Amino acid sequence: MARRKISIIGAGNVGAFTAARATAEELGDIVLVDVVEGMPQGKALDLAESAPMLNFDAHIIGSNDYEPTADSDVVVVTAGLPRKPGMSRDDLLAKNEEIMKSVIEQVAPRSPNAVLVIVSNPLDAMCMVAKRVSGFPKERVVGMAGVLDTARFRAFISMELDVSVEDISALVLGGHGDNMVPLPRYTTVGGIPIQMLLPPERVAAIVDRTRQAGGEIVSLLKTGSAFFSPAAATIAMVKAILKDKKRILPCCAYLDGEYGYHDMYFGVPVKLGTNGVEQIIELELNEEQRGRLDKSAASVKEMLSKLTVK
Ligand code: TXD
Repeated sequence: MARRKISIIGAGNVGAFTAARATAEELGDIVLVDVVEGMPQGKALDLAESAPMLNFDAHIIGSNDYEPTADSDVVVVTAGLPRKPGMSRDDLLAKNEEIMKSVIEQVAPRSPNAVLVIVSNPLDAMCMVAKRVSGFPKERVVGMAGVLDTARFRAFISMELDVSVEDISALVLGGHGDNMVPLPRYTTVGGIPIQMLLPPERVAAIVDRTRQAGGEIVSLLKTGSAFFSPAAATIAMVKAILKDKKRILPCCAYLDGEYGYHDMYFGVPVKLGTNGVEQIIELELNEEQRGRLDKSAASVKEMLSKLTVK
């Protein structure tokens, strides 16, 4: 069977690490695209030169145009600008909307059957732009946020209890912002509910830290945001799609009535396989969880109302 093709648009921190993980796991051939001249080419060549030590085989192309992306199986979009001093969230939204629109206009006609995995922030809004501009079915435009937020939740529980991350299963729902909704009720350690292992105040502290985990890294790095764990989260999704693993992962998916929400992207548990989002799993929520989710949905809706791509 021919190798699968993964294009990564935006060869910055997350894009480059995603490429490195994809090759290390031999998921397929890689095309790296960025607007900065020479940068994607340089990173592609550097990555190709790591192959003899890591023993992977893949064609890796770096490019400033989209021709080499044709017929990709998966396209990961990390292109975007970070927030600069003096820039409001709305300014950032407008700028990244413009970038996402131009990227998708180039990507979609060349890879009409691809699954688009969106990473750029503000995530929930960028997924909507990608769906509207591509015209792809909702199943084939999905965003990465919940896998990362859940991983952070799991990492903190593992640090607290000094147990293997492997045995921790958790769930975080909602938009990719400070209003995200970690669900301790659906969080277990080796099958044991977290509430049986930790007192409520420790669980609450871990939930809080999870909500602010992105900001915690930004304030340490000062010049950028997290990239190791976002790249790992992106790879978990790309692998589930390319290998048709049908994993149950929290992803940013288009809701068409599920959870009572319409025409919006939101973090929910989905079944991820070859066809993208193959199923959205609806959970029973108690009143408190529902209230939190509604609050998160309201902030996503507000952002969506500011998009110019309708
Ligand atoms: O959970 C999540 N979804 C996230 C999202 C976790 C981590 C990072 N998250 C967001 O992903 C972050 O807020 C950014 O919006 C993206 C990418 O983060 P990264 O850390 O990789 O940012 P970089 O290093 O600045 O890389 C962005 C690249 C950079 O090389 C630019 O030159 C490029 O995007 N860029 C473009 N590429 C192609 N086409 C266009 N138009 C373009 N504009 C900028």
